[in-house]
Amino acid sequence: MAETMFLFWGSGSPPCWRIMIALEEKKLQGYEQKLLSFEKMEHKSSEIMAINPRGQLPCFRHGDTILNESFGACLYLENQFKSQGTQLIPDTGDEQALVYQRMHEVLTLHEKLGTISGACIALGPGSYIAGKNFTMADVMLFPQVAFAVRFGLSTDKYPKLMEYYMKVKERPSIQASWPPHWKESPPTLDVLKDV
Ligand SMILES: N[C@@H](CCC(=O)N[C@@H](CS)C(=O)NCC(=O)O)C(=O)O
Repeated sequence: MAETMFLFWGSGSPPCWRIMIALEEKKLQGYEQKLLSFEKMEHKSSEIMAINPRGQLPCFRHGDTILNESFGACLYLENQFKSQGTQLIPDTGDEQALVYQRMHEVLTLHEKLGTISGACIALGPGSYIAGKNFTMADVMLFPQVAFAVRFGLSTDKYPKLMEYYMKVKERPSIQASWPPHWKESPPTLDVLKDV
């Protein structure tokens, strides 16, 4: 099944990373993929503009179905492969409501990284962002947190968030999809050190 999937992605991009984590969690390894360079403006190439006129990554295709929004692609994967791999959206009303709530709060976080403290408030000791299990809300949140850490978020100020980061970082899906250029080069910017 994964052979009919294709992902265009950029290293270190939280939206791209979300889809990669979801693919790993849903046991869809073996999908076709192409790593593009933002630096070389490959996301504005005719190859990408033809699929995504916004000229952004990720671009995801499954057969003839194209999804260029990370939330859409992740939800699509969960719905199409519900009984495969990790269940990322719980069945019961209360649990599902919390996962949806947290997922959409990540959008606010993306717009305004300063609200990162909001994520800290939601984290109980040893828990994931929507309770005791890893869910779609973590798929959405983790790349954003890792991005903030990479760009110098003051880790001393956010002990609960760091505990979450250190725990989730070890998950096989996260390790398998860790941005390749982060492995090779140390952080060079600390623009978030005062956040
Ligand atoms: N809403 C999109 C956002 C995609 C997005 O912002 N991609 C960035 C990389 S993180 C991008 O391609 N930026 C290049 C540009 O906008 O020209 C999603 O969640 O998939």
